[in-house]
Amino acid sequence: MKLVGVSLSPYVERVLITLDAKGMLDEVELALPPASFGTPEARAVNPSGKIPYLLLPDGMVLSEGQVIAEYLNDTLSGPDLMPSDPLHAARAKLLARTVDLYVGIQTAPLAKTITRGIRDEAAIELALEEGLPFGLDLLESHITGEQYAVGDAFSFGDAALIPHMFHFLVFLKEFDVDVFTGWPKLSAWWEKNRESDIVTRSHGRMAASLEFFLERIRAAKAQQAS
Ligand SMILES: N[C@@H](CCC(=O)N[C@@H](CS)C(=O)NCC(=O)O)C(=O)O
Repeated sequence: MKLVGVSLSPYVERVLITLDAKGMLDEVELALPPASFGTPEARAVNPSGKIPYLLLPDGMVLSEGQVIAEYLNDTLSGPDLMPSDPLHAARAKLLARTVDLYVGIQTAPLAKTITRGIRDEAAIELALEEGLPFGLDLLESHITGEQYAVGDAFSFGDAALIPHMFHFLVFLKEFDVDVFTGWPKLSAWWEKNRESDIVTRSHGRMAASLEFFLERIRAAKAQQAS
C-alpha cells in the first residue's frame, strides 16, 4: 500500500502514528504527491486534491486522514487504537473530529506563512483571536484521560493531537501563542507524553519534512535572485 503525502501534514502524520503504534510502519510506503495540491492532476487521483490518500493494491483510493487511519487500524494487526469501551471510543472520536473541524483549519493560515510564504493577514487575525482559542477550549474539555488523552491506553485521541502539537510548537510560537498557559489539561497531557517514543519519532519525521519545505523555499528564492 502507498500513502501519498508528507509528514508535515498533521493528517498524514496521524496515519503514520497509527501505523507506528501498531508496529506496522513497514506495511505502507510514504510517497510524495505527484502533483500540486488542488490541481486537475491531483484531483484526478483524489477528488479533493488534498493529502493524505491511500492507494490500495487493487487501485482503490481512500482519502481523509482519520478514515485511512481507522481502515489501517481495522485491517492490520497490533494494538487497537479505538478503545473497546464505547464511551472512551466516543471520546477518542470526538477529539479526532474536533481537531479536524475546529483546530486544523485555524493553524493552517499560520503554518502557510512559513511553509508556503503565504500571509493572509485577515485569516491569521481571525484564527488568533477567535478560531484557535475556541478550538483549544474544545480540546481542553475533551481530554479526559490521565496518562493518555482518553481512557487508559494510547488511542486515536492521542494520534490526532500529537501532530498538531508540532504545529503548535513550531508555528504558534511565531505568533506569540502559548498553548501551555491557558489550557492546563492539554498542557498536562503533553508533559506526560512529549518524550514518548511515538512522539519523538513523529516529531522527528515532521521536523525533517519541514526542513524539506524550507529548503525548497530557499532554493526558489536563490533561483529568483540569480
Ligand atoms: N479533511 C482532510 C484534510 C486534509 C488537508 O487539509 N490536507 C492539506 C495538507 S495539511 C492539503 O492537502 N491541503 C491542500 C489544499 O487544501 O489544497 C483530512 O482529514 O485528511
